[in-house]
Amino acid sequence: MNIKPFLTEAELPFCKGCGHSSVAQNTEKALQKMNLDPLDVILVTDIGCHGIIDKNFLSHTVHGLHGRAVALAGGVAAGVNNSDKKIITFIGDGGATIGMQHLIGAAHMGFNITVVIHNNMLYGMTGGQPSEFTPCGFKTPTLPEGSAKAGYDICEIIASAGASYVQRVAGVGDYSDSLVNAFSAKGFSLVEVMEICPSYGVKSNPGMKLSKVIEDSGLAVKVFVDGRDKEYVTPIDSSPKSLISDKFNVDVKYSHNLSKPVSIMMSGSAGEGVQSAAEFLAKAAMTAGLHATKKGSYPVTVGVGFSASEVIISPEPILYTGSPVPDVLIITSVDGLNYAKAAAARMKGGLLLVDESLDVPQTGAKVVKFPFRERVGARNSAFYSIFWYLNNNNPFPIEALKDIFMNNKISEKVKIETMLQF
Ligand SMILES: Cc1ncc(C[n+]2csc(CCOP(=O)(O)OP(=O)(O)O)c2C)c(N)n1
Ligand code: SF4
Repeated sequence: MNIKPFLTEAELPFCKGCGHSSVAQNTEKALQKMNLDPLDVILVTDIGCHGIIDKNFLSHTVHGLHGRAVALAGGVAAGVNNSDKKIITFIGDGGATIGMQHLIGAAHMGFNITVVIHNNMLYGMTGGQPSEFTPCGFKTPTLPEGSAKAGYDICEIIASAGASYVQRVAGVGDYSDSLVNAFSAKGFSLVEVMEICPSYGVKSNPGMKLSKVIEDSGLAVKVFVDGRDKEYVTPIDSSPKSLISDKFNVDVKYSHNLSKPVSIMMSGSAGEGVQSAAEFLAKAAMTAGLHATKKGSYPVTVGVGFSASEVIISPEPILYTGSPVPDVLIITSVDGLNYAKAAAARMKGGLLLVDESLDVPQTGAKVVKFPFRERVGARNSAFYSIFWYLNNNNPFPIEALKDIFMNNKISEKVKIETMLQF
């Protein structure tokens, strides 16, 4: 059996003795016992100390807003709609407090996810404020007199909401079998892992033992529900639509010249066609048999400021869509220059294509200046830059891009010949 690692070799990011480390290690062990592949696991983390583990996981990871990780994971589960994929949510007692309705709703719906609550009885990352899970009498740095009321018994709440599997464990030693049971359950499962935060919980309650807190709080360490098997199944449209556009059928007509992925970052101004040009580039690459991803970045004020896009084109499937250091950086405006300066500085090689009107930022890339704006105007400069890039670098035939351009209504306003003057 080929047991795969789920954690990188990097040191875990928590304070010494933090129970969050043991959750990560037990999770890895449980997934290995199930002989799963990291690419079949999607870990959705919440805000808080526990959430910074995602960079150590070799599975897919998504980092949510505080309290919203369960809602996010429910959406992932409904979209993936495949019970062979494990969707695991890590959340703190703080996040579970903030997102309580999401937890109850997800259990009620029976979303195919496992929620692992890291209950250290306080908000760890922000210095130890009490949560609704803080037990009666438990002190925190901001509540030195101790909580006057009992914390929620989340296991009771979630069991009554309709979960398939619910268990509370003390977060010490090996509890990977409990996680295996939860990960194997059909529908919604939850494991509440009881911990004490060494940095704030122990400091505020000197000498307090985890077992004593659990005992005093009256919280039962047990399996609350097992084997209900209520599973949300997403209704399937018999003719599922492409995520890109139902009007875009990828018809591979061209061949390509790439042996490895190339990441192309385009950085310009809102209203100057950057997002559309990047999309054209990605689509054209697909018609040349390449895999492609495209990400857009722009301020919430979508009509002003910078507009940037990262396109990856690759002969292999693209498993990670980030590209902090682009291979090719195309800058077509002052806004784009300001936004992309940091990326340019990170480049130790590759190509920086910059409009002639702009200063050249500090970079280790080969710099080429070209008068995109002057030749075709600001609005078309991004389109022109990708034609220029394909013409001069030939990752795949420029004809592929011409096809995409001609099939778009932009070709009614902008003559393709203007894009082909090099
Ligand atoms: C909606 C929202 N409220 C508050 C915060 C600030 N905040 C960041 S981390 C954190 C505490 C997290 O505590 P918990 O969820 O228990 O996780 P832990 O740090 O203990 O692992 C808070 C309050 C935030 N990021 N978002
Ligand atoms: S502050 Fe507490 S919860 Fe956060 S990493 Fe340190 S010990 Fe863990």
